[in-house]
Amino acid sequence: MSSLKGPGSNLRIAIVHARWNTEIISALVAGTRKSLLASGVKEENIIVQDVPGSYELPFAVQRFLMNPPIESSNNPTGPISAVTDLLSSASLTDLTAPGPPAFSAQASSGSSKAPLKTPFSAIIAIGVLIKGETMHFEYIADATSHGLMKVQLDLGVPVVFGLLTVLNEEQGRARAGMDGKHCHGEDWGKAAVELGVKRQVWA
Ligand code: DLZ
Repeated sequence: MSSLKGPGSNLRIAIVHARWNTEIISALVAGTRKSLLASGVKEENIIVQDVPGSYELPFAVQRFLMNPPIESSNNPTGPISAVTDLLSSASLTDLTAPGPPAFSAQASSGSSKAPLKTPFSAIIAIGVLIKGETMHFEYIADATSHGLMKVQLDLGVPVVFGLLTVLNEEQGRARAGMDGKHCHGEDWGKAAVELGVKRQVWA
């Protein structure tokens, strides 16, 4: 657990990641967590969930924000006391400690809908798409990018774009910092904290 104080100390950040290209994904998630902790986000306020592939990321992010797997969504001041274990996955952090207050996210486009209450300051979607010999890559990359942008604008919660679209595994490994290079996950963690803080001001 990090004891660092930093701009992220009152934020709760979700990471939703695909399972395809697992080794690269693991390095990216580790880099993301490292930078969140370095920015002061508390270990217990980093919630991680996995989905099969990148194509599932927009839906998972949308569900996570609209129907958070923690009880505080309707009780901004109360303690976090329960976790709904999606798919019996062990990757959800046990949220027993009191967390930051839930944020009020206003739906976009001047909608008269009630603001969405979400306990997340920002969410990071991580996937690795490696180009193959068919058009699959292009379709998934296009749909996922547009889906993630739509979710963040519709719900008013920052969605950090952690989707690597690479030509081969080697490029993916390099961008995940696996060959001693810079891990892009670290940038995503920083972006989530910056946007999470700015969103409190822009709310
Ligand atoms: C089908 C597919 C292919 C070919 N490649 C990848 C990939 O490189 N990275 C990734 O995250 N997911 C891939 N998928 C799976 C799709 O994202 C999705 O999970 C399935 O089409 C089921 O909807």
